[in-house]
Amino acid sequence: MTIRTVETKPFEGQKPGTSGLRKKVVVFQQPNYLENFVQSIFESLEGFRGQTLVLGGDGRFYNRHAVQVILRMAAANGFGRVLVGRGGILSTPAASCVIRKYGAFGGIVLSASHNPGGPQEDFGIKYNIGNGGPAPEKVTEAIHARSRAIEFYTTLEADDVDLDRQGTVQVGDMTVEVIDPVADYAELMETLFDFDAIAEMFATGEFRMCYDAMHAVTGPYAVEILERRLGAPGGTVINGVPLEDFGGHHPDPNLAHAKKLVEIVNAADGPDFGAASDGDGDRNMIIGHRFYVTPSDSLAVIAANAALAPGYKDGLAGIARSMPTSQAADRVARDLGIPCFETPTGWKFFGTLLDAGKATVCGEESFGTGSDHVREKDGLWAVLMWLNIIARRRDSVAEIVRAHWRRYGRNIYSRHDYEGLETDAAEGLMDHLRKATGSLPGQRFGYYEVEKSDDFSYTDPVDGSTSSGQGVRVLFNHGSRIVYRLSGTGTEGATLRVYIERFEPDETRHDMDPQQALADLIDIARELAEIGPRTGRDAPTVIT
Ligand code: G16
Repeated sequence: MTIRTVETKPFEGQKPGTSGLRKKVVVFQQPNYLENFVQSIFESLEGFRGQTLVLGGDGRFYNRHAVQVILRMAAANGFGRVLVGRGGILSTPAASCVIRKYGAFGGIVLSASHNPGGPQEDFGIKYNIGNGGPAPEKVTEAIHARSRAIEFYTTLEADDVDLDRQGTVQVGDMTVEVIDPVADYAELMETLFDFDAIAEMFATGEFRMCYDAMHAVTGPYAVEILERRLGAPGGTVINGVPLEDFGGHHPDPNLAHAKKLVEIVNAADGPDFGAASDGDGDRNMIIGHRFYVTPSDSLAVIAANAALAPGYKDGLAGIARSMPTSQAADRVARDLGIPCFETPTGWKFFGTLLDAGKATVCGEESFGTGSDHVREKDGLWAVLMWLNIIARRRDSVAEIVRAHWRRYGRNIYSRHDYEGLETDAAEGLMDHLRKATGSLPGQRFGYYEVEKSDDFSYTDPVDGSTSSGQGVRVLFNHGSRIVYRLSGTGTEGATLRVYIERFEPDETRHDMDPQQALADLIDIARELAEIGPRTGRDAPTVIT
C-alpha cells in the first residue's frame, strides 16, 4: 500500500476548546479540514512509532467517515496498532478505560459531547494522552500551533476497514483491532461497585429505575450493565439505540433536554430513581422521584458515601471540583480531613491530581462526576455509584440528599445560561466584569457584601503550570458567590454562564426553590454584569 503526501493549507480556528475541537459537521466536511487537524495532532506527539492508538466516538453523524480517515492516517504516520470500537463506537469514559488497560500511547475520541448531531449539527475530535485523559493545554496549544503552519499531511491508499466485524486486520504495516466497545468498561465497573447488592435491590421488584440514554452512545453500555449484568427489568433503559442525530434532540442530560425522563420519574407511580447520560457518555443527571439532584450536590453526596462502594472502601485521598462547581464538596472534604482542590473548568485539569494520587473523586457542575478509575468524567460510573449508595443505605434519593443537607448545610445553587449571544457583546461583558473586579471588594448589595473578586487563575500543584483568565468570581460574605464565564464548548456565537450560590445552614429552609432562595443574588448578578443592556436578554435561555 502506498503512503501519499498531500499538500494542504492551514485553516483558521483549529483551536481546541474546553474539550477538543468542536465545529459544525459542514466545517469538518471541507476538504482536508479533518486531515489537517489529525496531522497536527500526530506532529505534536513524540515517540508513537509502532505504538498503540485507541480510536472511537459517540456514533454521531460523520463518526464512521472520520474513523476511516484517521485509520489511514495513523498507518501512514507510523502507529503500530489501533484499537477501534466496533461500529466506530467508544464512549468517552470507555475510551479512557481502554487506553489505560492496554497501555496505549494515546487515543482519539470523536464527539461533540452533549451538542446535537446530524449533517447540519456538530462534530468534534480530541486527543487523549497515555493516562487516558484529555491532552493538557501544552499539547492542545502545540496542536493548534501546528495547524496554523501545516503544509502536508500523509495518508495511506487503503480500503475502508469493516468496522462492524470484531477482529484483526492489517492496514499497511499497522494492525487494526476492532474490539467490543462495552466489555472492558463493564468489567471495570464490576470491580468498583457492589453489583450483588444492586442486583438484589432490583430483584426485589420494589426498586425501579429509568435510565435515559438519549439515543446516544451509552445505550449499549447501559443495557449490558443495568439490564444484563444487574438484572434490571427490560425497558429500564429508554432511548437505548444510538442514532447518528440522537433522534433530533440535544443529548444533554439536564432538566431542559431530558424532559421525557423527568416526566416519567415524576409521574404519580414513577420509578424511584432516574438518570441520563449525554452524547458521549461522560455526563450524568441524577433524579429521584420528584427530586432533582444538582451535579454539585451529587459530587458531595458521592464523596461522603463513596466508602460504601468496594472500589472506594479505603476512603478518598482528596476531592477535586471545578471552580464554578458549588462548595458543597469542600464541606465534605473538611469533614473527612482530606484536601479539596479547586481547578478551572475542564476535566483535563483533574488529570495531574488523579495521577499523583492527590484526588480520588472529582466533579463539575456541568453534570460531570468521576474518579481515579479512568481519566474522564464518567456518566454510568456516577449512576452505578448512586445505585450502590441507595442499595446499601436503603433510602430514597430525596432522603439521602436531605440527610446530607442536614449534616453539612445546603449550598443552594443554580446556573443561568444565556445562549447564542453575539460574541462581541459577550466578550465586552466579560471585559467589563474583569475591569470591575478591582473596585468590587467592600461594596454592599443589601445583605451581601463583596469580600473578594478576581479573574480565576490556577497553578497546578503537581506540575506547576498556570492557567489564567478562567472566569470572574465575585465572592460575598457567608460563602455566597457569583461566577461568570463564557462556555468553551459551543460552536455558534457565545454562551454566558452565570453560576449563583448561597450557603443555607438552616434546615427549615432547605426545601426552598433555588430560584427563590437565590432571587437577590440573581438580580445582583444581572446588575453587576449589565446583562440586559449588553446582551438584550431579559432572561436566561436555560436554568439548571
Ligand atoms: C466539557 C469538559 C468539561 C467541562 C465542560 C464545560 O464537557 O469536558 O470538563 O466542565 O466542557 O463546558 P463549557 O465550557 O461549555 O461550560 P463535555 O461534556 O462537553 O466534554
